[in-house]
Amino acid sequence: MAAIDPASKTLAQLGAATPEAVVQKFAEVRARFDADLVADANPQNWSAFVANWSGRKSGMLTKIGDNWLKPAPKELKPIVGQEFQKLKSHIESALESKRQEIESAADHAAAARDQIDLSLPGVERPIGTQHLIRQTYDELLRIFLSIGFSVVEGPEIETPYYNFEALNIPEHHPARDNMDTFYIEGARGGHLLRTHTSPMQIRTMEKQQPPVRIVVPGKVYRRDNPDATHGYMFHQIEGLAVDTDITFCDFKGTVEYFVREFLGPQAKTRLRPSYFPFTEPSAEVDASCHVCGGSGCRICKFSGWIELFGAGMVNPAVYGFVKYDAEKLSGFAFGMGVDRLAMMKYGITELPLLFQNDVRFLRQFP
Ligand code: 2NL
Repeated sequence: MAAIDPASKTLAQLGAATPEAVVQKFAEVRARFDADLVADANPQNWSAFVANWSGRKSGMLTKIGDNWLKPAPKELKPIVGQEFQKLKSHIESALESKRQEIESAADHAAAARDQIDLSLPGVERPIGTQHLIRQTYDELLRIFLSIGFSVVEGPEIETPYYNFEALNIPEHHPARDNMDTFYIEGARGGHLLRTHTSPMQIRTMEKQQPPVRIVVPGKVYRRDNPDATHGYMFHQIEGLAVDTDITFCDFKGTVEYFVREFLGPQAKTRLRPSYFPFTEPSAEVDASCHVCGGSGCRICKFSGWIELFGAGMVNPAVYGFVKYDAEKLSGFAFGMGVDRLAMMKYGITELPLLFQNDVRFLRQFP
């Protein structure tokens, strides 16, 4: 901006005494504004630039109003006022256009920065797969849901009553040996990690009158020495059906249906006598070997049969604990190790592989 500021003097001091001279003085200011606007105005000094020309306190327009217009002699006042208004609207509208220009340039620059190149390759998010245990659970649950069972889940920390007593396993019963588990010392007789999901069947029977048809999936814990097929935790799914007219035939039919669904229509089922405190009679359910079809191979140790799970008719003693009428009711129950079933079905020989999260192993079961 020019060093000399004409607006700090009056028009008389500047020697402008005729209308033509007044018009000339305003034209000089306008020319200077136009030149400055082009040369000087930019986004960085914008507010200083605006203040300099149209600022209320000491902007050029204010000074011209004070020094040129107010003291102008009567005969020149109309022309000074006219020229002042013209200059004022010129400056104000030019400043407004320039302001819009600066703003939209900034918007464009921001938009250019934000622009997304749709031709670039996307960020790849590898999608995992369900763990083999989850897949096996889903398959087992699908089968039982298809024949009218519903799913119930419950706590892994239990009381000895629900885990043992109510299942007809009194203290010092030998069945507690292989189920000995992790005890949590504390108030009210202590707690333990459940050794099977049966406590949840007891809890369900306490709350619900027959008919009961439930399956209970979940983690269970036993004291075991870890090896290729044992750990301190395994995944179980237990089932319970209780009603007024459930027979051993219902039990056998349900078990056979399950085996065919799980291993295929060619699979045969065999019940072998067994013992559980909570079922009577009890059975081990075997299936014809899915590898050799029953003729004998290394997998079935040349017996033709593979042990799948334990089951039986609910021991009437259990009904006593849940205040069910053992005279009128009957039912069957079963319990299976999901890890064991998955290993058997997919030919896995080392249990720890299931829990080491080595993707080279997991990827084999997409
Ligand atoms: C196994 C065998 C079994 C049951 C669990 C059960 C539950 C109630 C009443 C009667 Cl509340 N029985 N559960 C019955 C037979 C076998 O589990 O070896 N599981 C891994």
